[in-house]
Amino acid sequence: MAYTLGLDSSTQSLTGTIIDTVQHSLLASVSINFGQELPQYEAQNGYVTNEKNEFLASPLMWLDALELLLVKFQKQGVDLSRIQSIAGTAQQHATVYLNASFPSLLAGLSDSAALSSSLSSQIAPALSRELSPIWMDQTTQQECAEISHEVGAQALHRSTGSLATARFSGPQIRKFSKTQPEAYANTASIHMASSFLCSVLAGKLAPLDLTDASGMNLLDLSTGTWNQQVLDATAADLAEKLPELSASTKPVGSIARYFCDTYGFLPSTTILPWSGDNPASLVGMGGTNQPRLIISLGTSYTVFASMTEPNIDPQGYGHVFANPLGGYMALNCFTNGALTNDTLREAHQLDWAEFNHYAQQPPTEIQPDLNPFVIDEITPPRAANAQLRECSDQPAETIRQVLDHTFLNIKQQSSWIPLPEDTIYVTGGASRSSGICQTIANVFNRKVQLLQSPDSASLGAAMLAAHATGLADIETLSNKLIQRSETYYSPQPESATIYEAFLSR
Ligand code: XUL
Repeated sequence: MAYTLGLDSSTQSLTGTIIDTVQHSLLASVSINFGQELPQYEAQNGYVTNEKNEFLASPLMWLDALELLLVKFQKQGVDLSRIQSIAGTAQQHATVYLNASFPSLLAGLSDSAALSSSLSSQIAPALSRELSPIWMDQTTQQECAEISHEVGAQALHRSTGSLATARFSGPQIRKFSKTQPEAYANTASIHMASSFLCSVLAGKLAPLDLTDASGMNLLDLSTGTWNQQVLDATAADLAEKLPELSASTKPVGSIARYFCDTYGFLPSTTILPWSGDNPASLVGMGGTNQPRLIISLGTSYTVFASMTEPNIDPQGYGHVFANPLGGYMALNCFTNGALTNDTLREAHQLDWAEFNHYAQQPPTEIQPDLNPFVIDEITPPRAANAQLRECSDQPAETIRQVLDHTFLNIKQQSSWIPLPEDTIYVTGGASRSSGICQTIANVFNRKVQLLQSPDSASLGAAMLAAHATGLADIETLSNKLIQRSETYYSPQPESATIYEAFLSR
């Protein structure tokens, strides 16, 4: 018996997936919802907002969730000593700011005295900024303009794979260095959520993997090294504060003793670097060994596919990241995802079945300029339409039009990502709605198939851990662990024609 564990610290929850690398099967999976299980952080959806419209989350909440998750596995009777390696993923772009005490506090996790208190209370003194800005934060437009001005918008785009992007770490770091210069000066190291959590598991400073580093607007993609000109344009002394860079598959070391003494891991458990959640999902959806276009219908909707070259989006909203298994991946992120459906349901007091019923209706005439965004959108940048939060007298019509415009926008913005001839794959919570899947089939004029990897990011991490430590290869794991749905949705010609005519206008 040999297991690997994949952890996914996403916006709203922490999920752990354990796979048996001999049987190539799923052993156990548990999740901790931050809002429900850690109410003391007052982050109902995993983040807090303030009057400045910043989106922030507590790194200590993520650590408390990690402990709750390991306890949950133990309660399920999982023998954690069978886990040979652990990899993880986290929501992309979030940055964690740490003072000079971080390395010694990490080392303390391997002392026997570490047992006496929780992870969060041991690491708390290392934070030089209490809350981390997360990917939903859009408050760095000014910093984006400054960095673009200094480096040149196109040069930045070509080198880092993205135009200056408000949620990306570089502009966020710049804003922190400008608005809180003392706290910035007191910051010895800046980690991403991924490398921060990995450091705690390993009990030492962990490197940042190239997939998550690509979400910073700081990495030169083609060389896989920091772009010094961009670092200089971002913040003072940045090079010395950033983690080392690493391939996703190069082991960091073994697990900190705290986890052995508290949860029964073996000291030989190997820790792998953590990656970004979208790159890990690419692995967990079988997109690294076959060219697949995947639409992930989660908190945000994302469209992604692997790529051999770092080709950039000519429209400028898309992103290129490193692929955990080499090469690159294309990604478009839409802020209006699951929340849009929930808002419409709540406004019209509908349950899921009723919402789905409306979503199944074919399109009629598409209203030319409806704004379908319930929160501010980033692809393309557009302010929210407040009216959608109110109950309309025609729920069927409203839901149809919002879904049409949402997916027409997604198709239009994703035209730089190669669209396969035959099938596109969907995953994530909203893929349970047959109406949404049918809408995607009609808008893209392609078959839509569900990949049944409900937790594709944590599964992808568990697969990466197995691959990197030689326990199983990705091909075999993909074939055994990633199930395609029996059913698929075929485009309905009449509807597809309506969408095509609309887009060509
Ligand atoms: C990707 C992005 C989101 C987060 C969500 O660029 O911002 O998908 O990774 O976890």
